[in-house]
Amino acid sequence: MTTNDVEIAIIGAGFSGLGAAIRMRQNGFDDFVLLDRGRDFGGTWRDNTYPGAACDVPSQLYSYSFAKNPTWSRSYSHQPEIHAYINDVAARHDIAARSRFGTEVTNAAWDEDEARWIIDTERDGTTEQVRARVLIGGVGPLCEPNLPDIEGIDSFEGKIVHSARWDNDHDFSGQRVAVIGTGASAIQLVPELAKVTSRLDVYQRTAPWIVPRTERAYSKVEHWAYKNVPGYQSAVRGGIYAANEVIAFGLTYSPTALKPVELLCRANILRGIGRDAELRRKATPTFQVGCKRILRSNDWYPALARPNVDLVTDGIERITANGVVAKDGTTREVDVIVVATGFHVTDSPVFGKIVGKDRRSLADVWAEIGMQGYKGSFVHGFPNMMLMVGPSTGLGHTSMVYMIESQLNYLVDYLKTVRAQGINRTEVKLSAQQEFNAGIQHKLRNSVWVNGGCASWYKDANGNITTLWPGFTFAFRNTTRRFDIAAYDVSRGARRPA
Ligand code: N01
Repeated sequence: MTTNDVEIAIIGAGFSGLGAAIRMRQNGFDDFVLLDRGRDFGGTWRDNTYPGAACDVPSQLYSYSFAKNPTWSRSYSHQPEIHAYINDVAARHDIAARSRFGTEVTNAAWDEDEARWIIDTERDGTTEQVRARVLIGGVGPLCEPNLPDIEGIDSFEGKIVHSARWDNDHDFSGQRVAVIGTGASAIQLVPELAKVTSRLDVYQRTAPWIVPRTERAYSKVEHWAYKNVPGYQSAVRGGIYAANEVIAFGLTYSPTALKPVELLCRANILRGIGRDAELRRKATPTFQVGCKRILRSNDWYPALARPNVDLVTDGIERITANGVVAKDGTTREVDVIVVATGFHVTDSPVFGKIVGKDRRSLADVWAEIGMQGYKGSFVHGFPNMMLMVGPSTGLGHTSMVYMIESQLNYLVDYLKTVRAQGINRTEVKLSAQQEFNAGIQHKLRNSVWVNGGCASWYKDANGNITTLWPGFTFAFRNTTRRFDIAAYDVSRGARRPA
């Protein structure tokens, strides 16, 4: 087996892993390798190719601040354009030369004697080992598809496809299709499938709150301004960012302030469905708006109102060889089942593959204490490892790229600090992590995510919210501005790590 030594190994070539690679290069940390099981850059924007896949964060915010894109075609970008943007940024910063695609990380274990991460990889059946001083986890929370545990699902003889593993060669024309789930992915793919399928049964467990999507193509004048007027794009970004912080996030702790949003959602239902009172009732959520991610769509409700679409709210009893049996006993035969059932966010199988000190994996540790980290980045028991988009960094109202870039500031300062001070082992103190998480839970207690009467992927198996940042995002930017070494136990070795 081949073994390679590098200073830093990054797992994942999505927004966060690529961003880490670029910022490290810009700051003189060139000895790294980027590992990804996919074929190119893009992460979730490479993997989610279902029809209608698009971003529900405005295009102007959904890019790196160091690589603004004046050529976005629309106010909200669609998956192919975001995927192309990420690959273009990677090419401009020459990251491919340091990247290994088609490479699955099967295990990453901390070696205390060597003060290194030993990373086992597999590519086309060939195993390789990478030894790295620092490990950066950039796999993201939305990478491992969650397949529903429904009785009989394995006996289905037709095709089953998860929204995040779409089969673009499959022709859905004229087919009978069941879609399980009505989250962000489903509300984008259902309107597209409804146009071509002969029948579409949408199995809804919980109706989502949906505001209209204010998407439009940019005009020539806007494109000209984005390219040629100094500061214009930054000003637009700043304006959208500020509005999202104040309006969208500022509502999170006030049920009264959320009332107008609920009215907007109800108007969206009325406009999209029209006279069918029974369908409107089935499509109207019963929990507090904002408790789950607020979705954006103009075509979800009109799709539900189509004659070939059936919104099934009776629940699924079981799946048979050729169809789905609802809890009321009705069997609907289908050719394809689309599972738009989300991701393993708080119970990702990746957690079992990262093994820290005392041979305890992230899965072992988090099974005991919940998904906790320090500033969303470091975890006690996992020396020299930084997680991008780690615990308590998720958002419901603005761009994750902003959070990622905040973490990148922290990463670069961390690397500079350990290099300058000859530190070869860094582990966040348990007390610092506990204090940080107590603060997070304290802030969350009055939020709509906790009190809004819903179940969501924001919560773990114990009902605790370990995924979301509970404050303004500029507060996160502020807290990650500098690497606060006092929160860490450090040991010094060679002046410059190998
Ligand atoms: O997944 P979800 P998603 N039987 O977990 C249902 C991002 N994203 O892929 O609500 C029946 O939100 C489940 O029902 P319930 C975004 O952050 C962004 O749609 O739990 N149903 C729900 O309806 C988003 O939040 C964009 O009762 C089952 C659905 O499946 C995240 O990805 C676009 C079930 C899962 O919804 C995940 O979205 C797409 C079962 N056993 C995604 N299990 C943008 O626009 C689950 N469900 C940026």
